[in-house]
Amino acid sequence: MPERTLIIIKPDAMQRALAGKIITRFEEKGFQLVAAKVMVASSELAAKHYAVHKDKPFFEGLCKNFSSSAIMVMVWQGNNIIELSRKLMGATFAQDAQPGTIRGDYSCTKGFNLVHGSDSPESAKYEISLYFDEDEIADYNLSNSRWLND
Ligand code: IDP
Ligand code: MG
Repeated sequence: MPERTLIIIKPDAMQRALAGKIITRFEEKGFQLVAAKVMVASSELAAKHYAVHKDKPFFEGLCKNFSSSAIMVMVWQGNNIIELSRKLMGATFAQDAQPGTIRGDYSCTKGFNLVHGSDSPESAKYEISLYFDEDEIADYNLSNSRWLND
């Protein structure tokens, strides 16, 4: 089975109407979207999502921003997607991210960096389970698609 990761279009990107551009980056790379929903995260969910940062000074502000308005939560799949999607997103502080990356092209701030992506197979598994049941993930196989063979 191809590798899966959790990608979130964060509140700043949703408010700036950048969802389409961000999704396009993942599609153009060759990854497949297998689950998606728009929601507002509760502060409890934000705290679970960012639990690894619970002792950091920015934790409270991070959870507050994350749960402040709509996000788009997605599962994407593809070869080596966890590492490659982190490269597509760029450095954590958008002001340091290289041009050509999502953060580098669309943000000049530190923490308002538009997207979240899981950073390891373990965090991908945990994060996907926070938002989706297994039966909400559409595990389609492109080689079976009729439009390819019509
Ligand atoms: P990542 O999103 O690139 O994986 P993490 O280190 O996991 O980066 O941090 C989670 C999120 O917390 C970042 O995306 C960013 O929004 C925010 N953040 C990280 N470090 C800082 C900081 O020093 N100040 C403010 N916000 C931060
Ligand atoms: Mg992280």
